[in-house]
Amino acid sequence: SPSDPDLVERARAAKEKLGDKVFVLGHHYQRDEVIQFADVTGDSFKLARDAAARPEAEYIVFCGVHFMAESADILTGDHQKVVLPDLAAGCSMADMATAEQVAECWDVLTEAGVAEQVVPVSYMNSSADIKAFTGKHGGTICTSSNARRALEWAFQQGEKVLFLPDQHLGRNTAVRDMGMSLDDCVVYNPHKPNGGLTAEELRAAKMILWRGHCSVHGRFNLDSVNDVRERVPGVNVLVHPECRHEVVAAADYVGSTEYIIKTLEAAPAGSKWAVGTELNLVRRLANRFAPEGKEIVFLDRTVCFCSTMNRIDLPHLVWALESLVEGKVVNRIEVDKETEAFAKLALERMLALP
Ligand code: CIZ
Ligand code: SF4
Repeated sequence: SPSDPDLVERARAAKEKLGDKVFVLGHHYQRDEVIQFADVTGDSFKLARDAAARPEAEYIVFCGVHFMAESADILTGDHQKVVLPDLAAGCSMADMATAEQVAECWDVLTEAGVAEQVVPVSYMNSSADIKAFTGKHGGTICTSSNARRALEWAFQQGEKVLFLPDQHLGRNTAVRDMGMSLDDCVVYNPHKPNGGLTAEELRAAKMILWRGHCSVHGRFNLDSVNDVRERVPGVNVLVHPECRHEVVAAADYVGSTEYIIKTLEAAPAGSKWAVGTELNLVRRLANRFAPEGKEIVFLDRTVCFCSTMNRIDLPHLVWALESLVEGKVVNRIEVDKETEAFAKLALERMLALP
């Protein structure tokens, strides 16, 4: 639906009044009505770095979800205030690993006598608490672009990896990119005693995968791939590594959001693509590349938008910006100092990856 012209004008006017004092970040999965006001777009990590490169911006308005705003707060200066226009914009995947659950998991690993061999690797899509746990225990953060390098580094530090919180990214990277077998991976279920694993299983495993997943990417399945190949002859299937292993194994191309965009930019006219990632982004790419004769369809028509990404809409953005004009910082996301220090350590290990 087209954006309300009155709200568009108010957002524009508020941004103009704030000038360089505000920097608006727009994640690729955001609605068009919000993305039009973003000073930069990108994935969560690129956006956090872009914000850190703008120290003159006192206010960072993060159009994305909660863990992304936390990461921006961790990576930006103390004088920069990060605002999330709707506090209900969480991430179901990040919520699947709480600090208490992960501390309990570490106890289970300790009891099984394996904790000393374990290096935690946590996906960017996790709370600041989980990033801090990772830093404290000698681990690193990864994104979907550098997961392989992060795992290779971790296996130089220890014999096993605890991968948090997305089991699919962990499994796909280990098996598809690094040649491990599915049997090298076990799944730790935080809702079961001892994670549902025996001490022997923990001792035998190389990859201990946290039982988390993305509620959007996890919905694509093997039928989605088979059906689109039938419906669109000659189609190239391009998916994000947060998809299930069966989907990734059946796809033609697999990679991060930035990889998906670059692949479509480089695609020849007349080529056909079925893309398995968030719908706002797929629609935007379909519209952008249609004039070049590239046909882009959504991998599975029954999957919908990321509902929490969509919480950030134009009314919330206008409210956040107009509040800043009045000198009121609403919905500030601020990570406490101790958590920030350890989370930063884990993020810095990622930045130092070869
Ligand atoms: O699935 C997501 O939310 C992604 C890919 C986030 C990110 O890191 O940009
Ligand atoms: Fe979280 Fe998935 Fe939404 Fe990304 S798309 S914010 S991983 S629920």
